[in-house]
Amino acid sequence: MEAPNIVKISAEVPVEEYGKERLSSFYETMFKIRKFERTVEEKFLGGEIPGFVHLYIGEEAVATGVMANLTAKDYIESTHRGHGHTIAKGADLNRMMAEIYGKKTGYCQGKGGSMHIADFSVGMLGANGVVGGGYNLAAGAALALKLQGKKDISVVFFGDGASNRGTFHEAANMASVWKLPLLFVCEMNEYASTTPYRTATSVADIAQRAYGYDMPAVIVDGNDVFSVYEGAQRLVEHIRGGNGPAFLECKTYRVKGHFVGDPEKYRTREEVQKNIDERDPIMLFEKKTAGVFGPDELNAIQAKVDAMIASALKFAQESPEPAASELFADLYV
Ligand SMILES: Cc1ncc(C[n+]2csc(CCOP(=O)(O)OP(=O)(O)O)c2C)c(N)n1
Ligand SMILES: [Mg+2]
Repeated sequence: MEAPNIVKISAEVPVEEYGKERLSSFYETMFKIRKFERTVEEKFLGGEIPGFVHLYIGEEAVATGVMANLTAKDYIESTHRGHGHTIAKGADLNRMMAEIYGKKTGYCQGKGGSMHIADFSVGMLGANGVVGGGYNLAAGAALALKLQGKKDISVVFFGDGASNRGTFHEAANMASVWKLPLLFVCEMNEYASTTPYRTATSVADIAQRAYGYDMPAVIVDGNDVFSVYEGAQRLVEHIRGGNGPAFLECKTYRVKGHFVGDPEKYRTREEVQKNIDERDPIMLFEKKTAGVFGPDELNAIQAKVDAMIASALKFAQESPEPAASELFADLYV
């Protein structure tokens, strides 16, 4: 069933018209996320990182394309798979890596880890270990913006699994009734932990749900940064115009395990490899921009990012652990 509120779009603007500066920033952000995540994966497997980490590899185009439409004054609410959103929103790589390492120099003095990173100074209100926990926080932030008469908006990222939480419906209804400046960004990556999408979700497109709350919805290929950018741009314009919430569904794929160490018994290696070979967002970007960049130019961006990540890693590794005496510091009770 096609709901009348939905449009499916692919990027229409020729890549040359984006300008080299914007194209370079797309590439730098996607590559920064990729390199950060690869480093976290390697160090986690090497036993240097405690706790749990969920990687965003393969989904970089979503965070990059959405965030390119936002300023530091716009808010985002993230998920358990939040490193990509946090990096694209402009958080500090050193403090992120240190937090993941459980070090005192991290965003939560090392007491929160991967799923609790926030940086209010760039509008990043927080990752969230509670699936579907972000909607109502983002709606609250959107209400605050509206009451303050600001033009800034609030964005909530969530997965296909999280779209089945009741919290989605509560936030969507309230946002629609009160015309809140809230963008719902669904990262449809085919799985919720071990659960394939269609075994737990009734609709072919999650964007169909937006119809029930009178929201316009756009569906894009979430692995094509240009389609994500243009889809988000339409909806952000709608929201900044005071017209209430909107819904962006990004069709993507989680190429890594649900968490680092996931045995991945619920899908075949062939399926994963096919997605890597045919749909990798960085590869798609390189293909589309082949006429714009010489190979040396992209290599230079990669080298710059490699140096940033190496220095964030060194910062984290060399930072002190929090002292045991600080265990109860910063608690409300
Ligand atoms: C309320 C709640 N229920 C269950 C979990 C366990 N859990 C963590 S991630 C996850 C799957 C989330 O899937 P999805 O929303 O599609 O996001 P993805 O991991 O694919 O990015 C589950 C069930 C949780 N953290 N919180
Ligand atoms: Mg999912």
